[in-house]
Amino acid sequence: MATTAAAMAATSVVVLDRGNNTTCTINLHGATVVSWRVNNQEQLFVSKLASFDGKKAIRGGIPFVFRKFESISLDLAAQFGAWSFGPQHGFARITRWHLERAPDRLHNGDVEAIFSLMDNEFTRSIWNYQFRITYRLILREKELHFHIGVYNPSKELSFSFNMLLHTYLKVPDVRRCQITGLHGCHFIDKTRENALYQEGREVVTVNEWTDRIYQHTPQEHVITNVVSGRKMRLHKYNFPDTVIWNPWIDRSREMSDFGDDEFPNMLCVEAGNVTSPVILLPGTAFEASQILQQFKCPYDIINAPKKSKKKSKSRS
Ligand code: TA6
Repeated sequence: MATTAAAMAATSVVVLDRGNNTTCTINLHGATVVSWRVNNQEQLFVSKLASFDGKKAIRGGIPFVFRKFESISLDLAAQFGAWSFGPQHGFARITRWHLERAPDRLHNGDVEAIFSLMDNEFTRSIWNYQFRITYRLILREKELHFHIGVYNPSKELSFSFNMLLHTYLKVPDVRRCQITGLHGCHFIDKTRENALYQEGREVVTVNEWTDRIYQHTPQEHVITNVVSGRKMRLHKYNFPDTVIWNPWIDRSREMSDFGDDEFPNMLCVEAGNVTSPVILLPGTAFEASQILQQFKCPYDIINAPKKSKKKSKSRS
């Protein structure tokens, strides 16, 4: 019996429930995390106009960008090429993933699930390579962990890819957010013809159309004034770049699946491999991970008291 669209849609979401109104919901369409609730507070932004037709990428949550990140500066375009075919931000976010391991409660109360994507007729029609991706999500009390493995099962062929977690944070007012860990980093500014600049600010704020690819960023960013004034720590491993994006007024109007008035309530902070492709030799694997941690801290990040250095022996 053909699976109806409704049945497909119904079986398209997987929920990790840790109790205490702490849940994470994943749509198999793109293995897109479409909700992360901590004590019943939603941490992720999903547009009210987002499409769930199983075709278009979901506008919000955490789309999984693979195998390409698009439209960057000329010389890099030469490297990555505005490839003649294939979707913006790659095919993974518009392909149905497989639920490899259903949600399972671990001994410490955390809940884990594993998703996977392998090459299929659609992906090979765009990019004729064998591959396998596993995507392990772990829901903790105030944290969400992402562990990614990319495998090249071929015996002869190497392949290259970009990969990025296109995280849409939900925020009460993006103008009040501060982002750490970008000071001194070079960035490609897509709002200024992909020119290269260096970040001079101690903390980055967003008060206009912002679309920047920060290169070789440190492993950690803290974003202030996310949901209910809390902070979000983003810890990443093997993701050397960080993209910061907010479409602001004009770009919002250009997107049919994004409300004109929604830009103040979202901030994309995206960990990824954007500016240099990962090359995967035959029979080898690549691993990367991200941890999102929601936390409360009375101080703003600039004036937070510095960790007190241990008193030197001589003074005691
Ligand atoms: O990650 C930032 C970005 O590349 C922006 O340039 C903007 O295009 C955004 O992604 C959304 O892209 P999408 O393909 O989802 O419309």
